[in-house]
Amino acid sequence: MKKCVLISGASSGFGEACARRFAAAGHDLVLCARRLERLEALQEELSGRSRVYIQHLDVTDRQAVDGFLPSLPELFREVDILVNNAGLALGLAPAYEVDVDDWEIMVDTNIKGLMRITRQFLPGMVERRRGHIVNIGSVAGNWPYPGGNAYGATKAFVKQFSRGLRADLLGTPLRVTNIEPGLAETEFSLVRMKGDAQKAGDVYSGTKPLSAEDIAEIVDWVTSLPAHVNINTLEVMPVCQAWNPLAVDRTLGNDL
Ligand code: NDP
Ligand code: 8X3
Repeated sequence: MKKCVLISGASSGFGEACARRFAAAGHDLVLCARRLERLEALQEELSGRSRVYIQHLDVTDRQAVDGFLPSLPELFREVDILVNNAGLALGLAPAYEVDVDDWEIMVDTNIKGLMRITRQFLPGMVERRRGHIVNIGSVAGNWPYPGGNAYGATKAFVKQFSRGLRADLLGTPLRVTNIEPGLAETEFSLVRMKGDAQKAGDVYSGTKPLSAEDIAEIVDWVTSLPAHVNINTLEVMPVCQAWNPLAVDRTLGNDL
């Protein structure tokens, strides 16, 4: 059955790959992000296969997000699948050195943006008794690492918010899924390293990371399961990634 799929952050990475995947199945698409020229190119590429509406949207712009649903053409207002994907990490500085503005941007994007978009589209889904919210969390929401501080905390929010939504939606046919990817090669690290391509490349060097297409396949799978099946949380890492033992400091010794 043809569905209407809204993807935030569709201008690169996971969002762009999800757009390609859903377009291949002939679904209607609403694609948003800040880089409109990227969306225009994607719209042109996909238009033969599905109906694609694109919209410049900064998810941190409260007014723009609140006016988003009413601004959509009627054909694209009844969203069946909302992929809350727009997000970012900024920097890897320890909490005592971090630029606090980076923290604010991560909170505004990964938490507040996701909440506000969800709040906009959820009532229609409940009314129509049809809908699936797919949030893109992260392993960083489960497992702390140095420099992950606020980014990991925003993704921990996504985890608990997703669970809370499920609790609220019990008694409706709506589904909510939190996908938690590990190391995946997209523009994520370039953004995190603030445009330093060398540092971003080092993140993936010698690895076989997840690809954006891997994540799109998972999003497609969780949204194609029979209507009574809800994947609550799906954590996925590349085979080359796993946990380390807990870190132990041996420098402070008897100073403590
Ligand atoms: P990319 O940087 O390739 O894509 C991020 C997308 O988010 C872009 O389309 C970008 O669009 C959009 N975006 C960022 N800020 C805003 C904003 N203020 N308003 C609207 N759109 C915004 O990275 P990924 O595809 O990897 O990231 C997608 C999601 O996956 C993020 O939530 C990220 O945290 C998460 N994730 C990534 C992992 C990885 O290792 N790659 C692992 C786990 C989770 P534009 O700049 O045009 O606005
Ligand atoms: C992105 C994965 O491990 O860089 O969310 O935080 S990680």
